[in-house]
Amino acid sequence: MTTTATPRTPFNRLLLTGAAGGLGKVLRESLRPYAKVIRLSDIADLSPALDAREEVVTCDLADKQDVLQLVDGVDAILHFGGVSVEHPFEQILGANICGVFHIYEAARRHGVKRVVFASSNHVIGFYPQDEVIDARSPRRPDSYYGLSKSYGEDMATFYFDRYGIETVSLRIGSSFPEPQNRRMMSTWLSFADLTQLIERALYTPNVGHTVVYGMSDNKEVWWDNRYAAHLGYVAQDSSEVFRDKVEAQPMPAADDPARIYQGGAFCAAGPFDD
Ligand code: NAI
Ligand code: 15L
Repeated sequence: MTTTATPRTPFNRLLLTGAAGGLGKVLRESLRPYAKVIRLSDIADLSPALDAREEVVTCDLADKQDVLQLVDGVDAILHFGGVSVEHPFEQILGANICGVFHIYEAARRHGVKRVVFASSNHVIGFYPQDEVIDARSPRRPDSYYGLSKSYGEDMATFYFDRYGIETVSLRIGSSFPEPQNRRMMSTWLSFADLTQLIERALYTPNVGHTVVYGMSDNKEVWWDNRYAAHLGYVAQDSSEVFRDKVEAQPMPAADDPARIYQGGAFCAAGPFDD
């Protein structure tokens, strides 16, 4: 991973929600240099604290009182918890929509001034794959899940304008060990690049509410990060090294959303209640 020229002073205490998840497990390890203590939280079971530099707290993001307690004493929040793929609206509501409100309200009450929000490419998923967009392009959510992330971004803008709480919203593409299909050749974000992006999001001053697309240095990209240049994020990895393996998979049909839309299959999920 690339480090910046400026030495980083560790935060006293960082909160990571979603710590039992795929990315949470990676960040539990990779974020250790940036905090004297990391408070790890999830609704799911977490393995016990490794040492005195970890705190483990079970918490349902839908429970306001529990989230208020969870945020007490932290210097910055990495909000990665919640439902991470498309589901019926009712399942998204508590974890993602009420959850993000609880996080910001707790930040306000406890004087936390910086949030890193795991948003998603699914806030713009209905753009076609042949269009290049930036952070100011109107959102086109592709799912109830994408809508919940879009709401989270609006929440971040509101809490900055009203209360001065700064946020970097990471519109993460596809952060997995390697790209799993052709679409992810464009959307892939390596774990090392994700960690660099979080480092920038934590330490860059005066971010207001910045939206940045979370992608590695992939060859064919759909997203332009010109409005996040102040973060100084320079991806080090590229999906290109996986091209032969990915292209050995069958090509999706011409009318497959995986080939048409930036959000891929999410654009065809549901309806759920018919
Ligand atoms: P994940 O599904 O593996 O992890 C999410 C975690 O949130 C889980 O451990 C789950 O137990 C927890 N959670 C769910 N409901 C909760 C609730 N009510 N209260 C507390 N915790 C709850 O997802 P992953 O891949 O680790 O993603 C982490 C975050 O990044 C998510 O917010 C996701 O939307 C976002 N993201 C991830 C991408 C990726 O490629 N991995 C792409 C775009 C966004
Ligand atoms: C997301 O937002 C999801 O959390 C993740 O599981 C992937 O589906 C990713 O987007 C993607 O678009 O590949």
